[in-house]
Amino acid sequence: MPETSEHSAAAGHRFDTVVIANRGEIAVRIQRACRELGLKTVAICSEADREAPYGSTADSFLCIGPSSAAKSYLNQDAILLAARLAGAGAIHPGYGFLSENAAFADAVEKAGLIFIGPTASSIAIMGDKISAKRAMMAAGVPCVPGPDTALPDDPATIERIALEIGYPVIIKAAGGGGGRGMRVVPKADLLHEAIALTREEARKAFGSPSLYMEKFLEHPRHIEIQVICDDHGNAVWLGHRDCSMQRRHQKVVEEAPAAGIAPDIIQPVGLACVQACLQIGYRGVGTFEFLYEDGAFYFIEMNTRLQVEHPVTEMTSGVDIVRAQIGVAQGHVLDLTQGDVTCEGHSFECRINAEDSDSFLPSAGVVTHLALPAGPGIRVDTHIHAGYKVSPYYDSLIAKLIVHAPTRAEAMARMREALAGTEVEGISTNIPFLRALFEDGPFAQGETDIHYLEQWLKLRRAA
Ligand code: MV4
Repeated sequence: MPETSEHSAAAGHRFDTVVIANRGEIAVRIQRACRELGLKTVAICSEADREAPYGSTADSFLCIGPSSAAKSYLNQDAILLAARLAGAGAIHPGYGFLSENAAFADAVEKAGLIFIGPTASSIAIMGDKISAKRAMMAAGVPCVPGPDTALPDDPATIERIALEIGYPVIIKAAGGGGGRGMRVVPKADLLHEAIALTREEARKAFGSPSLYMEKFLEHPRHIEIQVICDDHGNAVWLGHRDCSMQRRHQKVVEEAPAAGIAPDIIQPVGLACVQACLQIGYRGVGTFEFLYEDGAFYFIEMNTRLQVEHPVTEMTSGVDIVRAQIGVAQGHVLDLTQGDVTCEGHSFECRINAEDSDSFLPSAGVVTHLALPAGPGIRVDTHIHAGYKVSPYYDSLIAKLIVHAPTRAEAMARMREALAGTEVEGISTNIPFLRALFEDGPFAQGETDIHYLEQWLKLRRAA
């Protein structure tokens, strides 16, 4: 009997078992989504995570290597072997680890499995920040002023580019991103030295000396747009988030929508993101990162993964982003259109980290007591429980506290209440710091930029 496309070509898209190639709260989040979709789950762990609670709720649980992430969560062969042993048809990479590794996405597909994420080629295009910028400019997405090509070697040409952009400029590595491999140049006499230093750092850190130059924006906000796309030419954007509240490129509080952005300002930007996705044949979830300054948006990078802060968009849009992400990976037509997307109310997320509230140094140990808040408009994404041992090997994120309420002011009040009802003992956490931040006046007014938190901390330390 001839196979229909449903059963042959699309057969490659179908799977009934998913390896969750991650740990912590996101492993829990993905496992729940899989179960709701009737999919079997394979949890993997390193030796440090053998006691992880999501191990016992998965259909299988495999220890794939030692505690060091390089030998476990980043070990591509071990993860592919786990998938084969468990008879899985797909791998969900979560965030971090292998989630934006084009070679891994390619290896997964070559092993006959589905990578729950974009194609290896999309990941590679966005991983190179110059090719990402070129793709976005070609699609009509507004970008930071500066060429979408690598800096040449000729000093005179470089000087001309900087003068054309206008000082201050910023030198960025094509292989960088997320704050790595960049240097601000305030004036012309510092240009060549800055380029030489950044080039050497880029060569060492990313294996590529390729650099580009942009206008340096001095007081922007960090606003991002969430998209989801299927393999059938459908793409939608799910509104925007403000992630300006960060310290050393680590986000601390995120919110949706970004405060004070008029719909007619953001609408064309969202549509341009959707257009860009269609133009590059993007499939999966993705985030367009923008700097927003003086009423204008400037694209900087695209993240090709599910992000830590996806819940604030889930709360406002009502879309289960992880469920939709798995659906499009199965080859399904996106079950929502742009007209279906209506964002309501306001959502905040606090990242609760196992770290000292003042020094920000990581804190490992056993959680001796845990109380989590609950009630209308409160959500907690976590993998920890009383008795849980926080290991020193990984990221310090132990829980995400998420609230939703009709207005921004009500959502802030709800977060204050939720933080008051959160108790973690046995280890240090940043909860005291988060409580203080939610009492801050300018933050309550929505008057913050990417530098606000670090300035606030400096003032608090001086006081
Ligand atoms: C910039 C910028 C100002 N002007 N680019 C840092 C992370 C990386 N995604 C890009 N980053 C920046 N790029 C231009 N042309 C300022 C930053 C920046 C930043 C951006 C977003 C969130 C926090 C930040 C903290 C410091 C610098």
